[in-house]
Amino acid sequence: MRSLRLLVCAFVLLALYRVARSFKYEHSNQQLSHCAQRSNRQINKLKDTQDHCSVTNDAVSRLYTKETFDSVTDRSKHMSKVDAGTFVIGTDEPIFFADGEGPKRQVYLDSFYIDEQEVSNGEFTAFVDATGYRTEAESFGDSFVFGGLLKKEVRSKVPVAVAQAPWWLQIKNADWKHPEGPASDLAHRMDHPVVHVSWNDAFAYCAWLGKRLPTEAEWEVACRGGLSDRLYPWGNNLIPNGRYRANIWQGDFPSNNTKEDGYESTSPVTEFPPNKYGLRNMIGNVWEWTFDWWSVDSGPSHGSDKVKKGGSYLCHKSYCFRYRCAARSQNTPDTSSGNLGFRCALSV
Ligand SMILES: *[C@@H]1O[C@H](CO)[C@@H](O)[C@H](O)[C@H]1NC(C)=O
Ligand SMILES: [Ca+2]
Ligand SMILES: [Ca+2]
Repeated sequence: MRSLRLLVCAFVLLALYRVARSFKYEHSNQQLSHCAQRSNRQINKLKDTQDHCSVTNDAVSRLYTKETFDSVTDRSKHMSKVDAGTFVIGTDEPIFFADGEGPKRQVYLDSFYIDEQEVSNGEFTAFVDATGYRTEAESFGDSFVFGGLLKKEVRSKVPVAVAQAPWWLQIKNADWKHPEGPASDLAHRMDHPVVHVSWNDAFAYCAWLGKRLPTEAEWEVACRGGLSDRLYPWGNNLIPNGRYRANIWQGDFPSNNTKEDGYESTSPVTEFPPNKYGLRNMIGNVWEWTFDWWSVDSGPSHGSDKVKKGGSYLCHKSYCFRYRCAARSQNTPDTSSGNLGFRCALSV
């Protein structure tokens, strides 16, 4: 009887904790939600400055706080500044219509900073060392790993979890420190992007530095690097002069990765040339979480999934031609996998 009561009590506490936590994110999201509504899916409806999307740093810095934040100048080291203006995002020639890649539309954004590179394992280590933060994958005890990166003996023992994508395997104790499961580590990968981090983990990391996640509109504007109406951050030619500018998949997916770009899995965040804004790997390497809730219609103030952008080292034209600035996809905020990371943004 007593143990039952304890159990019920534990459940109630857990439920309360969940509600409190979701309230926290919900609340912070409401601070930004007008940005999603105004800048994300609406078509050319900007009339005056009331429609400007402005994101305040307060909205997130109230949630998680380092003792003192450095000034914006200090915090914006290794970030690129995108000056306020009107930009065009989306496309009228969607490849995946159902993803809501279109229409092409105008957005007005206030100035913002965005990390030049994806957040690396080295940077995430500093965060965990300083805070003792535990990622959701560590708490859940598993995460999704691409089967092709596992030894055959390991692979054959794991049941298929996702019927439509049998190459994703749910691996016990795979987490950011063990990207392919317990037998793997980060040796020689401290400069690679951190993976197996959920949206909640990404949010916590950025907030710790007094930063935030970029909105989808900011991310896409940053991806486009000042060019208009191009597929990639550098133009429309995927491999200009025969040189790869991003880490994606070459060969037959999912069985034969010919690694023409030099990488089977993640590459260092410093690899490949930057776009005109000085940003690397906006497409490819790892997918990147954005702040926005997922919708293919208007930018909602809540939802069940978050938007991710840019595609990853697993994307091939044959099935995931999503290594384009306009492309988008989604996952629940507690999802993690071996090809999903993030970078942070900061309001000016
Ligand atoms: C992988 O693809 C390349 C290029 O098409 C081919 O030369 C190679 O034989 C293939 N390897 C396997 C194991 O199928
Ligand atoms: Ca590759
Ligand atoms: Ca990326």
